[in-house]
Amino acid sequence: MSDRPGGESVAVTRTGTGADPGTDLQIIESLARGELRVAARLISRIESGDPAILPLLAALHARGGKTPLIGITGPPGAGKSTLVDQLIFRYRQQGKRVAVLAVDPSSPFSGGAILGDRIRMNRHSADEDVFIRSMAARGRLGGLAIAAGDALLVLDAMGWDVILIETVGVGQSEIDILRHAHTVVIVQTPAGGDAVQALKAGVLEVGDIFVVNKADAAGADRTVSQLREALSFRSDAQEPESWHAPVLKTQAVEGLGIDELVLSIAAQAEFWRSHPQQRATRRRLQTRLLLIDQIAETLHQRQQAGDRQQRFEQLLDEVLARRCDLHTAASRLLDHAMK
Ligand SMILES: Nc1nc2c(ncn2[C@@H]2O[C@H](COP(=O)(O)OP(=O)(O)O)[C@@H](O)[C@H]2O)c(=O)[nH]1
Ligand SMILES: [Mg+2]
Repeated sequence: MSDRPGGESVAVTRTGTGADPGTDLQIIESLARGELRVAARLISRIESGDPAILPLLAALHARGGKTPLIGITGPPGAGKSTLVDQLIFRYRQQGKRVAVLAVDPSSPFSGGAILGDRIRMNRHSADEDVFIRSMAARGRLGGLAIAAGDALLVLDAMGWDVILIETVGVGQSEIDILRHAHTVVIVQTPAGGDAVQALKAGVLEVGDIFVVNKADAAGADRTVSQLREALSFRSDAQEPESWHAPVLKTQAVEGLGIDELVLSIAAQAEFWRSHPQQRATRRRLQTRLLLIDQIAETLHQRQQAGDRQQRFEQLLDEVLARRCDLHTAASRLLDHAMK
């Protein structure tokens, strides 16, 4: 899905970016040829926040927006990685080439969860039509969703048939990362109590498909009906021309219910194709939120530079001493950062 106006092109630098050999154009060509090592190196540079990569990202953005992005989120241990593994398997059966970006906002290090993911998706490691990459917070807490978006630009340039984004449902960052997805799959497990109360605010509104995994556990049907009831109160539930999020049951380990999930994902993509206006509205809302995030991130990065950090601390002192209020301080800071 691209909101890019037709015919507009972004200049590609001929200077190359940083330590990478070749021009940006050569890098883009090697991505288009599917060179995994080039992609892996670029994503590492994105993770470390290398500013030299920005012109390349601009060029990728101008060309991007073609690959379906499917976001999968839910609490730790809900079975997201197991589901992703099953989805990879089905898509490979359909002859599709699949990339997976596993983003873990909960962990500042590439910790146990991601290691577990690697093991679970291991059976695809010899398949060169599958690419699995994980990203962890590593000190970029606020910027992880942005870094993930940049990594998705790299993957988008590689001509995968589908990109799956797995993200741990912890805190706000999960919803942020979902802003990149065309289809949002929310994974839950049979809840002991109120399944809907267990959902974080906003999650009910952003989900396109709900999955109750571990349907072998007690209470699965009750969780399904609680979710269905809650969805019937969603703001768009009564609109005849809107997508009505289904609630599915799966047993990821056994591969049960996966066909239905694959069909639902396809049906949702078909809905976007047949409802371009709704798609445009959704894309616009998502992109609006992404831009707002990016403004905060860019400002934050600028603040890190040299005397700006000091200026920030000085203003903070002023606010603490009540010589300056928050509105004025923010305005002064922004005016300064624009220069
Ligand atoms: N009983 C049962 N266990 C499952 C099912 N799906 C996944 N699991 C197990 O739940 C654990 C967490 O799965 P994982 O895919 O790593 O969850 P994630 O943290 O959401 O990615 C693993 O031990 C899986 O084998 C299921 O349908 N039923
Ligand atoms: Mg996982």
